Amino acid sequence: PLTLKERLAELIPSQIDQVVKQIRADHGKKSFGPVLVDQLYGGMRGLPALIWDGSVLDAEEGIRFRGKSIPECQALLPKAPGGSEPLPEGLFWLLLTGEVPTQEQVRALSRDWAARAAIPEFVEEILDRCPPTLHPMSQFSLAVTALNHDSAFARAYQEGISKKEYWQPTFDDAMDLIAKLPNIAGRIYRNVFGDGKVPAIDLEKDYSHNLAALLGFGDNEAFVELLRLYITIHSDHEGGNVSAHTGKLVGSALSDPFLSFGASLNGLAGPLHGLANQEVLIWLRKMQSKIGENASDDAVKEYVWSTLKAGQVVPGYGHAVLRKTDPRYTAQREFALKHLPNDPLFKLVGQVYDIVPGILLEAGKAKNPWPNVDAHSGVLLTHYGLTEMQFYTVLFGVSRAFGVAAQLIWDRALGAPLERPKSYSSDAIQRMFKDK
Ligand code: AMX
Repeated sequence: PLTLKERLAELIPSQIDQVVKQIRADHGKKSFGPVLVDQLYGGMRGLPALIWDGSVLDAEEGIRFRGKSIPECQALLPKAPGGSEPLPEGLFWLLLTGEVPTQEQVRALSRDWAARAAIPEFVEEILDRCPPTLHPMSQFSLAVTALNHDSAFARAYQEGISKKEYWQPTFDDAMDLIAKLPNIAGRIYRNVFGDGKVPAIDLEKDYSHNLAALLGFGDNEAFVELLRLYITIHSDHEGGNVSAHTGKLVGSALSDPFLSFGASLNGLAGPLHGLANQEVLIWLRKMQSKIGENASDDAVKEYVWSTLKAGQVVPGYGHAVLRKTDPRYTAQREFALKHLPNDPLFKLVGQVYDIVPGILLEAGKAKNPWPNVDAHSGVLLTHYGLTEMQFYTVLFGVSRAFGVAAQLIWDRALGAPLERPKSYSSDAIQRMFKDK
């Protein structure tokens, strides 16, 4: 069977000639509609601005990866022997090619990533020197940025590689990037929360198993299954979110995949984006300490209102694009119903789900009162003993590499140009519309 790189090499020419050139010839001068001044001040919400092939987000239905919903991916993508969650290896193949790989192709990808997993000694040293008080996301970003030392793309560019070949070293870097993340994440976790000793990668195991083992949970098959699901659903959420768009933007300057994804991670570390998963658990724990376990609905309601009245957001609720319950939330809820139905914190998450949307609607500001992905992930990790909330966004980052890396490869294959949208000052806008 073909390797992923061989299959891509087959797909790229037809994507350029039959798809992109055709779309531009047929529709290149067509408009999506007007751009409103409000959109410039409003975080560019709804502004069509990017090509992103791996996934598209529907406001009502949520994410589809290459046209496939999360339940469809769970049904179609290859599983580990004895497992029932999709292997992220298969999801990466799907993101890149639009095709569902065979079990054998997924096995080959697991082996390839395991073989590439080692990180340079100097990167280990950088991590070992970080004070444990430095947030795990800052450590993560430092290490990923430093991997640029061995970038195949940066080297090939210096040596004068032709534009047509850009995608090839980008692919090699993307594979290295994904492969090395478990060792980086494992080292950060063990340095900050453990004894600093990181076990070796098992060349025969799949990616999620190895990640779990590096974190110290390799013997817990349910946790490994959770990671397979977690990485799959957190991988990609179309192109406009902060981490995805940042990676694409930085990559458009022909910064290599390590520099590009390092930038993504800095965006993911913000509390309105990936850090929300940490914030949710902190918020739930604070609520428990204030109103006790098994609190009444009224006590929970009062706590939610007190959050809003203090001028804070309810973490894990709302979304810039989605307008319904996030299917990534639902997938995690189903996992919890199967594996940990009686967990007290899971019950609280369910109680919050029954209460918060009504309050956000009543408060009348949030356009979407429903939970997003981050409302549920922390409770699952905590259940299995991964209780260190400051680490949660690192796992989100490992997953997000899959989506960003896939698009970086396609951007270089399609010759995507430097991104450079137009900006205006308020003064310029006032002058522009003075008499209109
Ligand atoms: N709690 C309280 N207020 C909220 C809210 C929430 N969960 N979600 C939105 N609002 C408020 C906004 O702060 C804004 O208030 P303002 O007018 O005073 O500034 C108003 O409702 C309108 O906001 P919006 O158009 O509905 O949302 P947005 O597109 O500007 O922002 C998001 C989206 C996710 C940042 C916002 O819903 C939020 O802050 N949620 C909580 C943090 C969170 O869960 N983030 C994770 C998102 C998923 C992810 O990226 N991982």
